[in-house]
Amino acid sequence: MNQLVMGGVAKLNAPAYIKHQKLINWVQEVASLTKPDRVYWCDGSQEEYDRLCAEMVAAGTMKKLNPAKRPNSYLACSDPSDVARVEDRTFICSATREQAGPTNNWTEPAEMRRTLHDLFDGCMRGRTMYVVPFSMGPLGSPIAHIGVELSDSPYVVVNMRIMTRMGKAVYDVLGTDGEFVPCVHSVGAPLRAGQQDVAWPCNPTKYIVHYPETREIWSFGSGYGGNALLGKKCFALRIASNMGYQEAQQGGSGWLAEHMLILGVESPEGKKHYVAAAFPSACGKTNFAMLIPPASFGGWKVTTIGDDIAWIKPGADGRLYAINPEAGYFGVAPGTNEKTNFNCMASMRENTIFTNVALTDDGDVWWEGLTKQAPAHLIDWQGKDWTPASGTKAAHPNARFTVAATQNPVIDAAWDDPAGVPISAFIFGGRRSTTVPLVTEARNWVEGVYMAATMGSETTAAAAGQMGVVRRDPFAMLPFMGYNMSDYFQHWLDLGQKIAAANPAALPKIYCVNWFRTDAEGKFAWPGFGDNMRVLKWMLDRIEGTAGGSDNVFGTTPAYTDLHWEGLAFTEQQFDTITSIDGQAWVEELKLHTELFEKLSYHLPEALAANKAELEKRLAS
Ligand code: SAT
Ligand code: MN
Repeated sequence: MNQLVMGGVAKLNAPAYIKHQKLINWVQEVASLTKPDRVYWCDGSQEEYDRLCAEMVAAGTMKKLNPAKRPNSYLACSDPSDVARVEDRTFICSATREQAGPTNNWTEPAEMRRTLHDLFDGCMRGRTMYVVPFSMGPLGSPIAHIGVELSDSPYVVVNMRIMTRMGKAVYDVLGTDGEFVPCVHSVGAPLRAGQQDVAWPCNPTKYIVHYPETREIWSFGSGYGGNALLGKKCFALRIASNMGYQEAQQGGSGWLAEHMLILGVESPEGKKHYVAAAFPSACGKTNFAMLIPPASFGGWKVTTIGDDIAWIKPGADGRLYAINPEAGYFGVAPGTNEKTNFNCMASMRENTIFTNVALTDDGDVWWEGLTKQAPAHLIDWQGKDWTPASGTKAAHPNARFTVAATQNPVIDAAWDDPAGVPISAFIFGGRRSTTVPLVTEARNWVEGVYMAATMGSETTAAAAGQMGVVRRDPFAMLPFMGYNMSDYFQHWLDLGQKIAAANPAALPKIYCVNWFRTDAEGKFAWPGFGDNMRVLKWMLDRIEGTAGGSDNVFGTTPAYTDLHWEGLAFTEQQFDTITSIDGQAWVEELKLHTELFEKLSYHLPEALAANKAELEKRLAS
């Protein structure tokens, strides 16, 4: 039994297999501050997962779904005030404000430490503090890194077990003095003696704090998604992007932590490429990563390495190699169905945790878009009776499923390869109802970095706040950037230069895409989903040097005849509506680029300003 009731500051009873004294001391320190009733050291076993789930069912945090319909699966419903990432409460507390840059919230680290010290003092009273060891990436991979999360939420523990390589094998990799990123998480809801707990404890005061210098994460007040599963956005993007940059600053080649899916695509002839694609949250990354090519693409195969995050390092041959640091998918449920993402639906037939979807009368789940017709009666995500006449959404728009990557029927054979996979192309895509055409290829690295840097997107339900307004979202990293955005642009430019200097052919191509243009009726003009294969094939043919394209002001674009249309009734005129370039709209768009560059003027790379000037000249002529 590796669990102990703490009377004030008690001994921790760390399991004998943990040989890392610094780690044990840190757990002791955090326990002394947060004052939990118990400390529990997670081993990552199935038995532990099942037991924690059963405890949460007993406590009312989760419901067990009907095992005949959805074996070994659960539904958790959060507090209505705790349903998405809180970007305005997310802080990068680097030594100076400039290091965090104008796109991040910043507070002087010592001041933030004082604030958090007061909040965390006694915040776990009456609760268990779980010690969660995890590896981001295959255990022991040279691209992987380790974290340990201390959390008072059992919901976090079971989600972390799916989303990361979590368990006691991590301590073998750590040994006596291995490096790990310390992550402290509390829902911020201490219990008085005898006080009845609620189903989803949280606190209206929220802080998601990163200290890049010491590589620490402290999260308070939320139990939801990226606010609480600290391996994901906090570590794998904000802290890791910083680590990759620092490595270059210290004379290394540097590496990248990106908000990108990674997929493999193989032609009928057996030629295989891997591409990494960045889209903002809730723009269909999971769908793209699991795409099923249309029937007319007989013999083509798409396989998944990852659906959300990529860690990318230069390999010995000069190419860029990517791993998926995660081990599971925390995907958006609404809109997912057998048509939009068959493989995803297959992934979640069992062993799945659903959050904030609706419950059917036969103990299964439902969400908007799952079936054309909604069931006659449901229990909605807030636990209320629901019928199609209710006029409300049965599932929250940011409702999620958590599922192990290994359940994906099209998981790539190399998904767990410690060496990673070589990247042939980067794709950047925003959600834009106007202006941005279906696909454009950058003519060179700088033009590609410019496209990524100036990307805009209409906001989605993944973050708290207003939906549907266009905001600049460079590299789809705006909410996930761990240091100064301009320094990040420079880091990309430098890395490209280093790769090209050694071997120009090793440099991935860069594409900008937009699946979301709408027609005169406001409907999506492009079918998307499996038909995105048509765009993907054009890119691969370009890489192989076999596809046509013509230069325009922004880059190279395909003509109607450059795409494969078999099996889809899509006219040249329709193609025009999603590829046409409205000069006036682009003049307006460029004003927004100017605005962005003014905001990012500190350290903004000269090469990007020059690229913009060229673009303006071409637009004017
Ligand atoms: O809640 S998360 O940040 O994990 C999901 C997302 O925004 O993509
Ligand atoms: Mn994401």
